[in-house]
Amino acid sequence: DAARQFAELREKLSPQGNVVSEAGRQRTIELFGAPLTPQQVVEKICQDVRSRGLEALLEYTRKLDRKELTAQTLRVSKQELSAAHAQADPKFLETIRRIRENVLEFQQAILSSDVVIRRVVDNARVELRQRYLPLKRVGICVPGGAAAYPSTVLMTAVPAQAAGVPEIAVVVPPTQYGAYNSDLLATCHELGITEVYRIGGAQAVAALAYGVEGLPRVDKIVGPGNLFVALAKRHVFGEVDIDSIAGPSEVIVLADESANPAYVASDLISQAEHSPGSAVLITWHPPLMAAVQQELERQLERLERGDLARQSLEDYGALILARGEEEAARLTDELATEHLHISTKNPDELLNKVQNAGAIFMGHYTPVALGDYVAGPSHVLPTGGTARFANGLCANDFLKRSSVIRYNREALALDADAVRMIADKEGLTAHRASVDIRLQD
Ligand code: HSO
Ligand code: ZN
Repeated sequence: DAARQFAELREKLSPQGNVVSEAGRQRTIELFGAPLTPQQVVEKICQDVRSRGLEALLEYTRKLDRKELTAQTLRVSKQELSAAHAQADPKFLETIRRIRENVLEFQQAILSSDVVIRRVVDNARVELRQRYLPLKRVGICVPGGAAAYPSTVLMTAVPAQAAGVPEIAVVVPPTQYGAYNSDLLATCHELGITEVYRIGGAQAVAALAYGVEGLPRVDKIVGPGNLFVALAKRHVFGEVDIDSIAGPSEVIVLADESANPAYVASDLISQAEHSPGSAVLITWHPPLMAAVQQELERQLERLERGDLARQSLEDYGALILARGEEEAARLTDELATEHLHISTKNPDELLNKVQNAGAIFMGHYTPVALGDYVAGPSHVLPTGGTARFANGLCANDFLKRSSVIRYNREALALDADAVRMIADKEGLTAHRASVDIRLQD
């Protein structure tokens, strides 16, 4: 029964952005004159953009985003980007530069570099290399429905730049929170991004994947988005790479008696205000739970997005009383949350007991908002329980690798029998011959 309750909680905590959520997949939408599942809608859009290109892209933008664009206005012009930058608050730009430094510092530090090993036996020499190179062209999805997200530009484009990606194309829906948001455009300009397109949803993902007139196809598509973006990314995967599929924000706060209820409540609300966002408190200290509940009420009343956050907390929130630290850690692992905030006296102790979480925030002075905005690791993180196997976005996701193998004749002679043995077993005589021919004389 506990297992069933837990499965229900899991489902409840996977709101509509999560493509594994049964509820999200079953819901039908009246579009193109018939009730279709989101999956069917996305397939139709992708096929259309693939076969009819720009024309279909503009058509869907008109139909779904209610925006009349042309081949000329699809892309934000150089003048618009530099004008947004020129008009931006200098303090805002200074902050963007400061965050950029933080993100670059961390992402460059974790960047994989080539590995070489050598096997030397007398004159036999084998050299094996793993070579990393940046992807040439990536597409970044920036959401623009519920709020403006210049931070998402930083948390996706800067890791790509740290990896050395030369071409970055940003797609952002044609809304006030999106492609018409001057802070967002100023951020792009500050980062040296010149390709910004006013498109969103499945049609934007399809355009990035297949390419349309004026928007060459990319090698990889990253970044968050709504259900349609998520399903479209999954649809095009294989022809183009994608990062993991990120749904709505989530946080679990693990708190003991040392936690300040006001701090804890503020952390829960800050992810809930994403709307939808899911927020869960797990504690083994009953008085804290009561105090957090009171604090939630107090803070929700005063916040600008309090009503949105309240709705998210009702739909996707939970306050869980665990029997102790061990059980709390187990529940946390099962939920495999995007953000985990360990608000305890000794956060390292719990850190060692939890394996599944996209980003982990340690102690009373590390609110999740630090990770969302300034610390350095990307805020594009696995959601919907996928932290069981998926990772947050980082510079290494913009690298590809090749293995580089080099033998001399003596080394070939040493490994020849192994090749012959396996080639004979597989019946692939040409494989054997390619070795024999080199060792004849
Ligand atoms: N918490 C969001 C990221 C974000 N927060 C953007 C504020 N802006 C997903 O991890
Ligand atoms: Zn956030």
